[in-house]
Amino acid sequence: MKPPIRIAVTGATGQIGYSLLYRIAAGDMFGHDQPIILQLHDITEAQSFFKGIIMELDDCAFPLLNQVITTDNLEVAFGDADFALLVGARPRGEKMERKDLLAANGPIFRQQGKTLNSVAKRNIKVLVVGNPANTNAFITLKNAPDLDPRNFSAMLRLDHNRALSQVAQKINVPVSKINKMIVWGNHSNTQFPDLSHATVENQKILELMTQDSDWINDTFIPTVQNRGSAIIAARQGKSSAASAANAIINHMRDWVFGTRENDWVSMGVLSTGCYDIPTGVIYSFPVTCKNGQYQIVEDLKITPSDHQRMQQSYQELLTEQEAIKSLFN
Ligand code: NAX
Repeated sequence: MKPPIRIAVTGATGQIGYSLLYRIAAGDMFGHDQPIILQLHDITEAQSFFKGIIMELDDCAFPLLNQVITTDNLEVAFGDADFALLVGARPRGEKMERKDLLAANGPIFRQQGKTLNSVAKRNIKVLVVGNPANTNAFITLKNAPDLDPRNFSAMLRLDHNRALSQVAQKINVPVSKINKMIVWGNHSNTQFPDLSHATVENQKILELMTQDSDWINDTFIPTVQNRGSAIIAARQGKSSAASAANAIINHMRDWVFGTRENDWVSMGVLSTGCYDIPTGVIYSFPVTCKNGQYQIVEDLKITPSDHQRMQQSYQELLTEQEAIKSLFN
């Protein structure tokens, strides 16, 4: 048996946590031969919710689950962690604007970055899910200067999966047959779900959809951009949880074990200057992963109108960063 790995999860008593922990413990994220230790964090006020979660983890009798630690202390949660899933965040209250959410969450991620920097394994991989995910990931990374910035990412995989499903249903093929989808930019409604490079069995999807440009612009793109709100309305106030947990599993699995042959996925990663997105933001790009490393897919042809959409999301990220720049040091 392999030695156990330590997986830290923040906001672990929240609704995504309830869909996520059991799947990690079952082996869905790191394989059915990988023992794990869960290091679960939540705020002090939420500690009592751990009781039932632990009882249910016990009752699943997961063979891979070596130990579960619950804590409100970040040093305990991140101590020697191999992976950190930063899910916990202040929820967006009524009448709260995005900038208010940033102001509320910025200090949380600043503290988490500093603690990761001091106690986590030097090669830890960090996924930020809590919103606004891209900017929170940037704050975390900036506050962990001793860790490799390439080991920080933000979750755009739910948006990527949403885009895959919308197209698969439209052209009536299984999702597994669609490759090379992209969601560019910020995890917000400025994101750009881009079908122009996607293929189905090696044929460009756009060639199959020459009559469907209205559907792409008027249905596909806004449906993916606004899916989070549509889910909240359909679930009568509750946001995506099972699909978010599934996307976390997909994101980490691909990052660690590699993407499919002839395919890529969307990940929020530190920009490098490619595609006219200057370095210094966490932006979603198409990436391939191999041996635990991601590589941005470069040199794709971008039309002027697509370039404009990509810049719009970049500008939004700059505005977000401007609002919280004091948290970067
Ligand atoms: P919940 O409100 O159910 O849970 C949030 C958890 O975070 C709670 O347990 C709360 O106690 C904890 N928390 C609050 N302040 C904290 C702090 N200072 N440190 C650590 N934990 C803290 O939200 P849930 O539905 O689980 O969503 C979690 C986050 O994921 C939210 O920010 C949400 O907006 C974000 N999402 C991001 C997605 C993405 O694609 N990037 C999609 C799903 C989700 O909406």
